[in-house]
Amino acid sequence: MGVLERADPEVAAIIRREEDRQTYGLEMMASENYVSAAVLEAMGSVLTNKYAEGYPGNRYYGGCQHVDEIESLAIQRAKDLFGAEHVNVQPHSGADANMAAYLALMELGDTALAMRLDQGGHLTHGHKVNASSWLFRFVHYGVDRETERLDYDEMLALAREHRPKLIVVGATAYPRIIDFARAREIADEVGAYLMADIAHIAGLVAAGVHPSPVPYAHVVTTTTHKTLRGPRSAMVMCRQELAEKIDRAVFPGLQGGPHMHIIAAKAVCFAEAKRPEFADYQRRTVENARVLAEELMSLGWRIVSGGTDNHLVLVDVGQKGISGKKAEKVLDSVGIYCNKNAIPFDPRPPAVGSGIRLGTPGLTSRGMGPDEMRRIARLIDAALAGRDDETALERVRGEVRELAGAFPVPGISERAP
Ligand code: DSN
Repeated sequence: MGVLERADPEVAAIIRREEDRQTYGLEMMASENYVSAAVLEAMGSVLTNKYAEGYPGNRYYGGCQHVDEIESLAIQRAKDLFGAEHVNVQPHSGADANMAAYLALMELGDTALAMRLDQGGHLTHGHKVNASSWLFRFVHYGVDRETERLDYDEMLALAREHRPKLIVVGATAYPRIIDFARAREIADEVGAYLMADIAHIAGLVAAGVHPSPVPYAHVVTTTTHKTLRGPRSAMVMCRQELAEKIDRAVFPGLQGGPHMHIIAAKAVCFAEAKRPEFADYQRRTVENARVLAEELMSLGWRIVSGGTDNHLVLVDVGQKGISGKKAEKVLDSVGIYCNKNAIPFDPRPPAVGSGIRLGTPGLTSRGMGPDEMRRIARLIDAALAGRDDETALERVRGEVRELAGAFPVPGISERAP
């Protein structure tokens, strides 16, 4: 960062402090990860200078020959990676990708069926504070109270009752495999489109560690920065017959100029995700989550649904009389970063919550394995047990710093000094 340090030491210093936080803390946000130095470099490239409204070969601006090459390459790599018929790599974020899919598949006021936010869904899946619910009528399914697993019978019953135009599957806080084939059967029975939002599990899907929705869903949306380990952005995949509708919904429907530097970084990430070591990384991510859940359970913590099949673990801290909000704050104070989360049928309001959501993608990117997961489970346990004891917290803080500092952060560690 030599140039930035000289040009704007104030901004450079803040970035350095964030690098330190990422280096000496344990990043356990299930939706975060560390990109490679190559992805970072593409994001910081001169492609940010270029306007390119339109699509490759059909732009509203001149001088697009090279950004056309980049976007075409990103599209081809995404198609190869996921086996998709058509891909739009322009959505700036998961929220934009989802809104584009809704606009392409529904008329204003149409009904959609999606997972409840407080049981694992997402704001953009029709929560009342989000524009998706202002433009479309969303009805919500959830999980079974006993098993805390997706209730496909409820999904079917609601689909029969409300005859939605679209069924959305996908979650931000659901630790189990999603049965896309079953969801497609339900969609077919009521003549609905099926959309899968795989933002959280895209990397697992790309690696074959979670079943792919591509053979079943009419449209698949995803962010690119979570388990997929690409730049902060998104994309939409769809069947060829929906390609034009999706493309028109993204641009000019929803967005203006595409972010070509980010599209270049997506192309880099898709190539990285094709490598055998990426599949190995995803397997280790899931294994780490399993070990973390088991160790926490052995320490007496209740894990929602009794375990995990993917990269995240939802811990019911409420059962030990701690709110999710308090747990997040205590862990933050010792350098373990995660987020408070509602658990299914949560007695506490969403802004407080009874759970914390822990993820292993970032730690696994740093090379941590089962031994570290067991150690981290014990550190989490010690921090929460000693939440009102500054000496105990200081001890955990020191151990977190030492453990984290021993594992280089991709993207930071490779950078030239
Ligand atoms: N904010 C993301 C997450 O943490 O899951 C979803 O958009």
